[in-house]
Amino acid sequence: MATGLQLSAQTVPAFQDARLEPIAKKVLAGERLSADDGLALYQSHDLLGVGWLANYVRERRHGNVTYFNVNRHINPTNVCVAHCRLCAFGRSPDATGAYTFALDEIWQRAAQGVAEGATEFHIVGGLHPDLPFEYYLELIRGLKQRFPQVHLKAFTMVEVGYYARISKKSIRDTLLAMKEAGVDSLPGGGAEIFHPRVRKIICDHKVSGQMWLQIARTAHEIGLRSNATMLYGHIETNEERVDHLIQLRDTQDKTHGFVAFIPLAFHPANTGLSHIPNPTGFDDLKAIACSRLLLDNFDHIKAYWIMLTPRIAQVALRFGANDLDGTVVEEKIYHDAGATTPEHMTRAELERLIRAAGRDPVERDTLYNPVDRAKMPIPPARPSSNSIDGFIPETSLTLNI
Ligand code: V47
Repeated sequence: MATGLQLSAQTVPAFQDARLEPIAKKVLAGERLSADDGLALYQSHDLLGVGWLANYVRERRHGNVTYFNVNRHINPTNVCVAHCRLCAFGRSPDATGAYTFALDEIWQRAAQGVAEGATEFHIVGGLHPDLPFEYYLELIRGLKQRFPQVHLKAFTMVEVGYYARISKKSIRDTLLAMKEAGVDSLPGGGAEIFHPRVRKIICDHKVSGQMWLQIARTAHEIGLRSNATMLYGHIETNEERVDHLIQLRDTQDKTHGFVAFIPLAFHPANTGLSHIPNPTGFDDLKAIACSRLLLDNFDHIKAYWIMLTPRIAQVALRFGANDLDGTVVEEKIYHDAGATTPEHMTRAELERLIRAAGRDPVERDTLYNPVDRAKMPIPPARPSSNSIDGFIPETSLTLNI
Protein backbone atom coordinates (compact mmCIF):
# COMPACT_ATOMS: atom_id res chain seq x y z
CA MET A 1 0.00 0.00 0.00
CA ALA A 2 1.33 3.52 -0.73
CA THR A 3 1.96 5.41 2.48
CA GLY A 4 1.76 9.02 1.31
CA LEU A 5 3.58 9.88 4.55
CA GLN A 6 6.79 11.91 4.61
CA LEU A 7 9.13 10.59 7.28
CA SER A 8 12.61 11.95 7.61
CA ALA A 9 15.43 12.12 10.13
CA GLN A 10 14.38 15.69 10.98
CA THR A 11 11.16 14.41 12.48
CA VAL A 12 12.97 12.27 15.09
CA PRO A 13 11.99 13.40 18.59
CA ALA A 14 14.41 14.09 21.42
CA PHE A 15 14.49 10.81 23.33
CA GLN A 16 14.33 10.84 27.13
CA ASP A 17 16.45 7.68 27.08
CA ALA A 18 19.80 8.30 25.35
CA ARG A 19 20.14 4.53 24.73
CA LEU A 20 17.45 4.91 22.06
CA GLU A 21 19.56 7.25 19.92
CA PRO A 22 21.86 4.65 18.28
CA ILE A 23 18.84 2.37 17.84
CA ALA A 24 16.95 5.19 16.13
CA LYS A 25 19.82 5.62 13.65
CA LYS A 26 19.54 1.94 12.70
CA VAL A 27 15.75 2.11 12.46
CA LEU A 28 15.84 5.14 10.17
CA ALA A 29 18.49 3.46 8.00
CA GLY A 30 16.38 0.29 7.78
CA GLU A 31 19.10 -1.75 9.53
CA ARG A 32 18.42 -4.89 11.53
CA LEU A 33 18.40 -4.50 15.33
CA SER A 34 20.53 -6.77 17.50
CA ALA A 35 19.50 -8.73 20.60
CA ASP A 36 21.21 -6.03 22.69
CA ASP A 37 19.12 -3.37 20.98
CA GLY A 38 16.03 -5.45 21.76
CA LEU A 39 17.01 -5.62 25.40
CA ALA A 40 17.60 -1.85 25.54
CA LEU A 41 14.12 -1.29 24.06
CA TYR A 42 12.48 -3.59 26.60
CA GLN A 43 14.43 -2.01 29.48
CA SER A 44 13.66 1.56 28.46
CA HIS A 45 11.04 3.58 30.32
CA ASP A 46 10.84 5.97 27.36
CA LEU A 47 7.66 4.35 26.07
CA LEU A 48 6.89 7.28 23.79
CA GLY A 49 10.39 7.07 22.30
CA VAL A 50 10.11 3.32 21.68
CA GLY A 51 6.57 3.81 20.38
CA TRP A 52 7.67 6.57 18.02
CA LEU A 53 10.24 4.26 16.46
CA ALA A 54 7.77 1.40 16.12
CA ASN A 55 5.18 3.72 14.61
CA TYR A 56 7.80 4.97 12.14
CA VAL A 57 8.40 1.38 10.95
CA ARG A 58 4.68 0.67 10.90
CA GLU A 59 3.95 3.72 8.74
CA ARG A 60 6.88 3.01 6.44
CA ARG A 61 5.38 -0.42 5.74
CA HIS A 62 1.67 0.22 5.85
CA GLY A 63 1.03 3.97 5.89
CA ASN A 64 -2.32 4.61 7.51
CA VAL A 65 -3.84 1.27 6.56
CA THR A 66 -5.14 -0.86 9.44
CA TYR A 67 -6.50 -4.31 8.79
CA PHE A 68 -9.24 -6.33 10.43
CA ASN A 69 -11.20 -9.39 9.39
CA VAL A 70 -14.61 -10.94 9.88
CA ASN A 71 -13.96 -14.27 11.53
CA ARG A 72 -15.43 -16.85 13.85
CA HIS A 73 -13.53 -18.73 16.54
CA ILE A 74 -14.49 -22.38 16.96
CA ASN A 75 -13.04 -24.36 19.90
CA PRO A 76 -14.11 -27.99 19.30
CA THR A 77 -13.20 -29.18 22.81
CA ASN A 78 -11.77 -27.83 26.04
CA VAL A 79 -10.78 -31.28 27.28
CA CYS A 80 -7.02 -31.27 27.48
CA VAL A 81 -4.33 -33.57 28.82
CA ALA A 82 -1.65 -30.86 28.97
CA HIS A 83 -2.82 -29.12 32.18
CA CYS A 84 -0.65 -26.07 31.54
CA ARG A 85 -0.33 -23.75 34.53
CA LEU A 86 -0.87 -20.75 32.25
CA CYS A 87 -4.25 -21.95 31.00
CA ALA A 88 -7.78 -21.60 32.40
CA PHE A 89 -9.47 -23.13 29.36
CA GLY A 90 -8.39 -26.80 29.50
CA ARG A 91 -10.36 -29.30 31.62
CA SER A 92 -10.09 -32.95 32.61
CA PRO A 93 -12.76 -35.05 30.83
CA ASP A 94 -14.92 -35.39 33.96
CA ALA A 95 -14.47 -31.81 35.25
CA THR A 96 -17.37 -29.37 35.50
CA GLY A 97 -17.67 -27.37 32.29
CA ALA A 98 -15.79 -29.91 30.15
CA TYR A 99 -17.28 -30.10 26.63
CA THR A 100 -16.65 -31.64 23.24
CA PHE A 101 -18.76 -30.57 20.27
CA ALA A 102 -20.34 -33.17 18.04
CA LEU A 103 -19.50 -32.41 14.41
CA ASP A 104 -23.10 -31.27 13.82
CA GLU A 105 -22.66 -28.58 16.47
CA ILE A 106 -19.56 -27.38 14.68
CA TRP A 107 -21.40 -27.16 11.34
CA GLN A 108 -24.11 -25.11 13.09
CA ARG A 109 -21.62 -22.66 14.59
CA ALA A 110 -19.86 -22.40 11.26
CA ALA A 111 -23.14 -21.76 9.41
CA GLN A 112 -23.89 -18.97 11.85
CA GLY A 113 -20.43 -17.51 11.14
CA VAL A 114 -21.05 -17.63 7.39
CA ALA A 115 -24.40 -15.91 7.85
CA GLU A 116 -22.49 -13.15 9.64
CA GLY A 117 -20.06 -12.80 6.72
CA ALA A 118 -17.07 -14.68 8.15
CA THR A 119 -14.18 -15.19 5.74
CA GLU A 120 -12.16 -17.22 8.28
CA PHE A 121 -12.74 -19.92 10.88
CA HIS A 122 -10.09 -19.85 13.61
CA ILE A 123 -10.13 -23.38 15.04
CA VAL A 124 -8.14 -24.41 18.12
CA GLY A 125 -8.89 -26.70 21.02
CA GLY A 126 -7.58 -28.88 23.83
CA LEU A 127 -5.47 -32.03 23.50
CA HIS A 128 -8.27 -34.55 24.02
CA PRO A 129 -7.20 -37.96 25.40
CA ASP A 130 -9.72 -40.02 23.38
CA LEU A 131 -10.58 -38.21 20.13
CA PRO A 132 -8.68 -39.75 17.20
CA PHE A 133 -6.86 -37.67 14.57
CA GLU A 134 -9.64 -38.70 12.18
CA TYR A 135 -12.16 -36.58 14.18
CA TYR A 136 -10.16 -33.44 13.37
CA LEU A 137 -9.74 -34.42 9.72
CA GLU A 138 -13.49 -35.08 9.46
CA LEU A 139 -14.16 -31.71 11.07
CA ILE A 140 -11.98 -29.96 8.49
CA ARG A 141 -13.33 -31.95 5.52
CA GLY A 142 -16.90 -31.25 6.61
CA LEU A 143 -16.26 -27.52 6.95
CA LYS A 144 -14.47 -27.32 3.60
CA GLN A 145 -17.25 -29.21 1.86
CA ARG A 146 -20.00 -27.03 3.35
CA PHE A 147 -18.22 -23.66 3.27
CA PRO A 148 -15.51 -23.86 0.55
CA GLN A 149 -15.15 -20.07 0.41
CA VAL A 150 -14.10 -19.75 4.08
CA HIS A 151 -10.39 -19.91 4.99
CA LEU A 152 -9.68 -22.59 7.61
CA LYS A 153 -6.96 -21.38 10.00
CA ALA A 154 -6.80 -24.45 12.16
CA PHE A 155 -4.72 -26.15 14.85
CA THR A 156 -1.63 -24.75 16.53
CA MET A 157 1.84 -26.32 16.36
CA VAL A 158 1.06 -27.82 19.78
CA GLU A 159 -2.01 -29.61 18.42
CA VAL A 160 -0.08 -30.76 15.34
CA GLY A 161 2.62 -32.24 17.63
CA TYR A 162 -0.08 -34.05 19.62
CA TYR A 163 -1.90 -35.38 16.53
CA ALA A 164 1.42 -36.71 15.19
CA ARG A 165 1.90 -38.55 18.47
CA ILE A 166 -1.59 -40.08 18.65
CA SER A 167 -1.69 -41.02 14.96
CA LYS A 168 1.91 -42.28 14.97
CA LYS A 169 2.69 -40.18 11.89
CA SER A 170 5.64 -37.90 11.27
CA ILE A 171 5.06 -34.16 11.70
CA ARG A 172 5.28 -33.77 7.94
CA ASP A 173 2.69 -36.49 7.22
CA THR A 174 0.38 -35.10 9.89
CA LEU A 175 0.55 -31.66 8.28
CA LEU A 176 0.10 -33.14 4.81
CA ALA A 177 -3.04 -34.98 5.98
CA MET A 178 -4.39 -31.74 7.48
CA LYS A 179 -3.65 -29.85 4.28
CA GLU A 180 -5.29 -32.51 2.15
CA ALA A 181 -8.39 -32.40 4.37
CA GLY A 182 -8.67 -28.64 3.79
CA VAL A 183 -6.60 -26.73 6.35
CA ASP A 184 -5.48 -23.48 4.70
CA SER A 185 -3.12 -22.08 7.36
CA LEU A 186 -2.20 -22.44 11.03
CA PRO A 187 -2.84 -20.00 13.89
CA GLY A 188 0.10 -18.81 15.98
CA GLY A 189 -0.85 -20.09 19.44
CA GLY A 190 1.11 -22.29 21.80
CA ALA A 191 4.45 -20.57 21.26
CA GLU A 192 4.30 -18.98 24.74
CA ILE A 193 8.01 -18.29 25.49
CA PHE A 194 10.45 -20.64 23.80
CA HIS A 195 13.01 -20.72 26.61
CA PRO A 196 12.98 -24.11 28.45
CA ARG A 197 13.22 -22.46 31.90
CA VAL A 198 9.88 -20.74 31.33
CA ARG A 199 8.18 -23.63 29.54
CA LYS A 200 9.03 -25.97 32.41
CA ILE A 201 7.01 -23.77 34.75
CA ILE A 202 4.10 -22.52 32.64
CA CYS A 203 3.47 -25.38 30.17
CA ASP A 204 5.55 -28.38 31.10
CA HIS A 205 3.73 -30.92 28.92
CA LYS A 206 3.52 -28.92 25.73
CA VAL A 207 5.91 -29.40 22.80
CA SER A 208 9.26 -27.71 23.43
CA GLY A 209 10.05 -24.32 21.92
CA GLN A 210 12.42 -26.01 19.46
CA MET A 211 9.68 -28.44 18.42
CA TRP A 212 7.18 -25.56 17.98
CA LEU A 213 9.64 -23.91 15.60
CA GLN A 214 10.35 -27.16 13.78
CA ILE A 215 6.64 -27.80 13.23
CA ALA A 216 6.24 -24.23 11.94
CA ARG A 217 9.18 -24.73 9.56
CA THR A 218 7.69 -28.00 8.28
CA ALA A 219 4.28 -26.39 7.78
CA HIS A 220 5.86 -23.56 5.80
CA GLU A 221 7.86 -26.07 3.70
CA ILE A 222 4.70 -27.85 2.57
CA GLY A 223 2.99 -24.56 1.74
CA LEU A 224 0.93 -23.99 4.88
CA ARG A 225 1.55 -20.50 6.20
CA SER A 226 1.09 -19.69 9.87
CA ASN A 227 1.02 -16.95 12.47
CA ALA A 228 3.28 -16.69 15.51
CA THR A 229 2.64 -15.50 19.06
CA MET A 230 4.45 -14.72 22.29
CA LEU A 231 2.75 -14.91 25.68
CA TYR A 232 4.14 -12.16 27.91
CA GLY A 233 3.53 -10.84 31.40
CA HIS A 234 4.08 -13.94 33.57
CA ILE A 235 7.51 -15.19 34.72
CA GLU A 236 9.60 -14.42 31.66
CA THR A 237 12.58 -12.04 31.68
CA ASN A 238 13.30 -9.36 29.08
CA GLU A 239 16.18 -11.53 27.83
CA GLU A 240 13.79 -14.45 27.28
CA ARG A 241 11.38 -12.19 25.37
CA VAL A 242 14.16 -10.99 23.09
CA ASP A 243 15.41 -14.56 22.59
CA HIS A 244 11.87 -15.61 21.58
CA LEU A 245 11.56 -12.81 19.02
CA ILE A 246 15.01 -13.43 17.55
CA GLN A 247 14.26 -17.16 17.13
CA LEU A 248 11.09 -16.26 15.26
CA ARG A 249 13.01 -13.77 13.11
CA ASP A 250 15.67 -16.39 12.29
CA THR A 251 12.98 -18.89 11.30
CA GLN A 252 11.23 -16.31 9.14
CA ASP A 253 14.53 -15.55 7.35
CA LYS A 254 14.57 -19.21 6.31
CA THR A 255 10.93 -19.87 5.45
CA HIS A 256 9.10 -16.54 4.95
CA GLY A 257 6.06 -18.52 6.06
CA PHE A 258 4.86 -16.41 9.00
CA VAL A 259 2.02 -14.08 8.12
CA ALA A 260 1.47 -12.11 11.34
CA PHE A 261 2.84 -11.87 14.84
CA ILE A 262 0.52 -11.49 17.82
CA PRO A 263 1.88 -10.58 21.27
CA LEU A 264 -0.52 -12.14 23.82
CA ALA A 265 -0.92 -10.61 27.28
CA PHE A 266 -1.12 -13.18 30.05
CA HIS A 267 -4.47 -13.32 31.89
CA PRO A 268 -3.82 -14.94 35.29
CA ALA A 269 -7.37 -15.42 36.68
CA ASN A 270 -8.40 -19.07 37.18
CA THR A 271 -4.97 -20.35 36.12
CA GLY A 272 -2.26 -22.08 38.13
CA LEU A 273 -0.44 -18.73 38.11
CA SER A 274 -3.28 -16.63 39.48
CA HIS A 275 -0.96 -14.93 42.00
CA ILE A 276 0.74 -13.05 39.14
CA PRO A 277 -0.68 -9.57 38.50
CA ASN A 278 -2.05 -8.74 35.04
CA PRO A 279 0.32 -7.02 32.61
CA THR A 280 -0.13 -3.22 32.58
CA GLY A 281 -1.01 -0.98 29.66
CA PHE A 282 2.65 0.03 29.57
CA ASP A 283 3.67 -3.64 29.16
CA ASP A 284 1.10 -4.11 26.39
CA LEU A 285 2.25 -1.14 24.31
CA LYS A 286 5.89 -2.07 24.88
CA ALA A 287 5.26 -5.62 23.66
CA ILE A 288 3.64 -4.34 20.46
CA ALA A 289 6.39 -1.78 19.83
CA CYS A 290 9.35 -4.10 20.54
CA SER A 291 7.94 -6.82 18.30
CA ARG A 292 7.40 -4.33 15.45
CA LEU A 293 11.01 -3.17 15.79
CA LEU A 294 12.71 -6.57 16.16
CA LEU A 295 10.59 -8.58 13.71
CA ASP A 296 11.75 -6.68 10.63
CA ASN A 297 10.83 -9.61 8.36
CA PHE A 298 7.21 -9.92 9.56
CA ASP A 299 4.71 -7.92 7.55
CA HIS A 300 1.98 -7.71 10.17
CA ILE A 301 1.75 -7.07 13.93
CA LYS A 302 -1.68 -7.70 15.40
CA ALA A 303 -3.14 -5.93 18.41
CA TYR A 304 -5.61 -8.64 19.45
CA TRP A 305 -8.37 -6.50 20.94
CA ILE A 306 -9.93 -9.37 22.91
CA MET A 307 -6.93 -9.60 25.20
CA LEU A 308 -5.70 -6.01 25.08
CA THR A 309 -9.15 -4.42 25.46
CA PRO A 310 -10.45 -2.36 22.54
CA ARG A 311 -9.01 0.82 24.11
CA ILE A 312 -5.40 -0.39 24.38
CA ALA A 313 -5.65 -2.15 21.01
CA GLN A 314 -6.71 1.12 19.44
CA VAL A 315 -3.76 3.01 20.98
CA ALA A 316 -1.47 0.17 19.81
CA LEU A 317 -2.28 1.27 16.24
CA ARG A 318 0.10 4.20 16.99
CA PHE A 319 2.73 1.93 18.65
CA GLY A 320 3.52 -0.43 15.79
CA ALA A 321 0.38 -2.53 15.23
CA ASN A 322 -1.32 -2.54 11.83
CA ASP A 323 -4.11 -5.05 12.53
CA LEU A 324 -6.85 -5.42 15.16
CA ASP A 325 -7.73 -9.09 14.42
CA GLY A 326 -11.40 -9.79 13.81
CA THR A 327 -14.99 -9.96 14.97
CA VAL A 328 -14.26 -13.28 16.83
CA VAL A 329 -17.88 -13.80 18.14
CA GLU A 330 -17.22 -16.52 20.70
CA GLU A 331 -13.97 -16.51 22.69
CA LYS A 332 -13.25 -19.01 25.44
CA ILE A 333 -9.49 -19.06 26.14
CA TYR A 334 -9.24 -15.53 27.55
CA HIS A 335 -12.71 -15.39 29.00
CA ASP A 336 -12.10 -18.52 31.06
CA ALA A 337 -9.01 -16.63 32.31
CA GLY A 338 -11.03 -13.66 33.49
CA ALA A 339 -11.05 -11.39 30.43
CA THR A 340 -13.73 -8.72 30.83
CA THR A 341 -13.75 -7.66 27.17
CA PRO A 342 -16.77 -8.57 25.03
CA GLU A 343 -16.51 -11.75 22.95
CA HIS A 344 -17.70 -10.09 19.79
CA MET A 345 -17.22 -6.82 17.92
CA THR A 346 -19.15 -5.91 14.83
CA ARG A 347 -17.45 -4.88 11.64
CA ALA A 348 -18.79 -1.36 12.17
CA GLU A 349 -17.35 -1.19 15.68
CA LEU A 350 -13.92 -2.31 14.48
CA GLU A 351 -14.01 0.28 11.70
CA ARG A 352 -15.00 2.97 14.16
CA LEU A 353 -12.11 2.17 16.52
CA ILE A 354 -9.67 2.29 13.61
CA ARG A 355 -11.04 5.56 12.19
CA ALA A 356 -11.05 7.19 15.62
CA ALA A 357 -7.29 6.45 15.78
CA GLY A 358 -6.85 8.33 12.52
CA ARG A 359 -6.20 5.16 10.53
CA ASP A 360 -7.90 3.79 7.42
CA PRO A 361 -9.73 0.49 7.99
CA VAL A 362 -9.30 -2.24 5.39
CA GLU A 363 -11.14 -5.53 5.71
CA ARG A 364 -8.78 -8.36 4.82
CA ASP A 365 -8.92 -12.11 4.44
CA THR A 366 -6.56 -14.33 6.46
CA LEU A 367 -3.67 -13.78 4.06
CA TYR A 368 -4.21 -10.01 3.93
CA ASN A 369 -5.91 -9.75 0.57
CA PRO A 370 -8.45 -6.90 0.76
CA VAL A 371 -12.06 -8.13 0.94
CA ASP A 372 -14.45 -6.40 -1.40
CA ARG A 373 -17.88 -6.69 0.24
CA ALA A 374 -19.49 -5.19 -2.86
CA LYS A 375 -18.61 -8.43 -4.64
CA MET A 376 -19.92 -10.64 -1.84
CA PRO A 377 -23.47 -11.42 -0.81
CA ILE A 378 -24.43 -9.10 2.05
CA PRO A 379 -25.31 -11.15 5.11
CA PRO A 380 -28.29 -10.26 7.26
CA ALA A 381 -27.68 -7.67 9.99
CA ARG A 382 -26.85 -9.01 13.43
CA PRO A 383 -27.92 -6.92 16.41
CA SER A 384 -24.96 -4.98 17.77
CA SER A 385 -23.80 -5.40 21.34
CA ASN A 386 -24.13 -1.58 21.35
CA SER A 387 -21.43 -0.81 23.84
CA ILE A 388 -17.89 -2.06 23.60
CA ASP A 389 -15.97 -0.61 26.48
CA GLY A 390 -17.92 2.62 26.08
CA PHE A 391 -17.84 2.66 22.27
CA ILE A 392 -21.15 3.29 20.56
CA PRO A 393 -21.14 1.91 17.02
CA GLU A 394 -21.76 4.27 14.13
CA THR A 395 -25.29 3.79 12.93
CA SER A 396 -24.43 5.22 9.51
CA LEU A 397 -22.36 2.15 8.64
CA THR A 398 -24.48 -0.18 6.61
CA LEU A 399 -22.96 -3.54 7.45
CA ASN A 400 -23.59 -4.55 11.02
CA ILE A 401 -22.07 -7.99 11.08
O1 V47 B 1 -1.94 -20.62 22.65
C1 V47 B 1 -3.77 -19.48 26.95
C2 V47 B 1 -2.70 -18.17 25.06
C3 V47 B 1 -3.29 -18.67 22.96
C4 V47 B 1 -3.94 -17.94 28.41
O2 V47 B 1 -3.03 -16.82 15.04
C5 V47 B 1 -3.42 -17.42 27.25
O3 V47 B 1 -4.35 -15.24 14.39
C6 V47 B 1 -3.32 -15.36 28.19
O4 V47 B 1 -3.01 -18.06 19.85
N1 V47 B 1 -3.80 -15.80 29.36
C7 V47 B 1 -4.50 -18.78 22.03
N2 V47 B 1 -3.12 -16.15 27.12
C8 V47 B 1 -4.78 -17.48 21.30
C9 V47 B 1 -3.97 -17.37 20.03
C10 V47 B 1 -4.39 -16.42 18.98
C11 V47 B 1 -5.28 -15.41 19.26
C12 V47 B 1 -5.67 -14.55 18.24
C13 V47 B 1 -5.21 -14.70 16.95
C14 V47 B 1 -4.33 -15.74 16.69
C15 V47 B 1 -3.86 -15.95 15.29
C16 V47 B 1 -3.91 -16.60 17.70
O5 V47 B 1 -3.68 -17.96 24.08
C17 V47 B 1 -2.70 -19.91 23.52
C18 V47 B 1 -1.87 -19.34 24.63
O6 V47 B 1 -0.66 -18.87 24.14
N3 V47 B 1 -3.32 -18.40 26.38
N4 V47 B 1 -4.16 -19.22 28.22
C19 V47 B 1 -4.13 -17.07 29.53
N5 V47 B 1 -4.58 -17.51 30.70
